Amino acid sequence: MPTLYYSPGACALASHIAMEEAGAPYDLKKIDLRAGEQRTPEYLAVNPKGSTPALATAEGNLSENVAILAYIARSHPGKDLAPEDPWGFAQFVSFNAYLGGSVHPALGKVLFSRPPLEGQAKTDATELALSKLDMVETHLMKEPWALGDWSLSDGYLYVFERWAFSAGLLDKARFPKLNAHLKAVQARPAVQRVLKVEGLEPL
Ligand SMILES: N[C@@H](CCC(=O)N[C@@H](CS)C(=O)NCC(=O)O)C(=O)O
Repeated sequence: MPTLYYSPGACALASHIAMEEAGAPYDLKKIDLRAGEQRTPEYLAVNPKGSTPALATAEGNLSENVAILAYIARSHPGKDLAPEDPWGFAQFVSFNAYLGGSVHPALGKVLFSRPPLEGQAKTDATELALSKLDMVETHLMKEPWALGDWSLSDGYLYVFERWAFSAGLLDKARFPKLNAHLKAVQARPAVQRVLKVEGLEPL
């Protein structure tokens, strides 16, 4: 059975939602980032990057949400977790790569910089993060789901909608699609189960 290593509310939430949506059994191991558990020798043996998520499988240990989502989708054909045709699957990877490569670092810098950003540095970082969300809202996002039909991209996008919403950055007038999407994702039973396990409230 695969084991997902996660940290509550962190980007591993995307992989957690993916495992729950796939509906196959899995184990969960919580890594407390604040306590530094990502840097213990035991965890570094699973993921030498010292970050979550990681998925331990019979084939080996996998890191990076983009790869984990692709692996989960391809491991559960017929579950509608991602498009199965080559072009559709490439769109899925493309959307996820933008989240992982552009939205995550930009938003993460605003929210999690230590020491916290201040003054002009904070303003600049916030503008950059908002411009990444603008790209999703205006150009990348289809409706009602990120790719049109539901896919694991939706759980991944939900992570950053949660972060932006919690920081007061998800203005309803500027991001109507992202606001509606956040509510739609957290109405899904699998997502509600994951939020409960991670101790998170729906927003
Ligand atoms: N690109 C990686 C990023 C993983 C990542 O940075 N995870 C953060 C939590 S959102 C983490 O574990 N950080 C470790 C730390 O704070 O020391 C992915 O998408 O899986």
